[in-house]
Amino acid sequence: MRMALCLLALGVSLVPISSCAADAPEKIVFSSDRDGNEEVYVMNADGSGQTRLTDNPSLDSYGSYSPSQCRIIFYSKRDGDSEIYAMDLDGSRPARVTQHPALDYAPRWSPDGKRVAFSSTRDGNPEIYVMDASGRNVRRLTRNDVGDWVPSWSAAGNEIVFHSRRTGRREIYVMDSDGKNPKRLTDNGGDNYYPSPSPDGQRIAFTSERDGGSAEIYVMNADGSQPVNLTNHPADDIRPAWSPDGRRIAFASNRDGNFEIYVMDTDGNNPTNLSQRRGADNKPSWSSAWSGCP
Ligand SMILES: [Ca+2]
Ligand SMILES: [Ca+2]
Ligand SMILES: [Ca+2]
Ligand SMILES: [Ca+2]
Repeated sequence: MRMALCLLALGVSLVPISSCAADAPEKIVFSSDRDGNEEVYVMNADGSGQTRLTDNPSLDSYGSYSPSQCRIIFYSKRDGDSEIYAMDLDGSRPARVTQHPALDYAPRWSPDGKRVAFSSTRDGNPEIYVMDASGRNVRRLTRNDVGDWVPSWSAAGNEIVFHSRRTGRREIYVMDSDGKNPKRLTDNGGDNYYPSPSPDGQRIAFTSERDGGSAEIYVMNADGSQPVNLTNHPADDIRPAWSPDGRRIAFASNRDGNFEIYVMDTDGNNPTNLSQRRGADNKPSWSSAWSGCP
């Protein structure tokens, strides 16, 4: 499995497989205000080695790995309004990717690393956009007067999953990566949001309030069928993120008094608190570690 993950991470590049460390721990990037304001952190997937990657008085949030595993993309208000940045795995060499007075946030790299999907209010309300990884060639994919948020790429890169309030509630949608053929996947009387496609392309994990009480983590087939509640807990359970091998799901929950990062099996068993710190820990994003980075 480890070799398969290394091959996946390397894509078609010519970097030798021996660059992959056989015992390098998987990592989870997350956001936390434990040090006074929201910063991007990383930890090993067992909760050890929690390390702050950003350090400034503005909001820094929503970090995730590039497909090569060598850069982390996130958004920050360090330059006054919300912009998208990328940085090295240790937080060094931050580079601004967007430059626009509107809010630009919730970035995710495409599986081939060539493009970035994100949300922006630059046309008046939250819409989904795609740009080259350099920040050039920004293209708008959604057009309506309600919020469209948190784009996430399918494993094959041909589709983008997101949530939108176009019915009045937040529902999960999928569209082609050029914005064509939008389809609604949820419709059950409660809000459904924060979708996360599985690595095998077969399922989508998401947050749902359909049960009338707290937010729960659900998983459904990629066509919206067979939704299953994985958490069943009176606290709020939000923002699921699949492990690279598709066997576990990280999420955030306030079941222990404040938001912490948890991980569970994909059937909901064995929920484990990984972060266990004061302050709110949220927005996990998972990736296998790769030692081939400079
Ligand atoms: Ca900060
Ligand atoms: Ca901006
Ligand atoms: Ca919109
Ligand atoms: Ca719950």
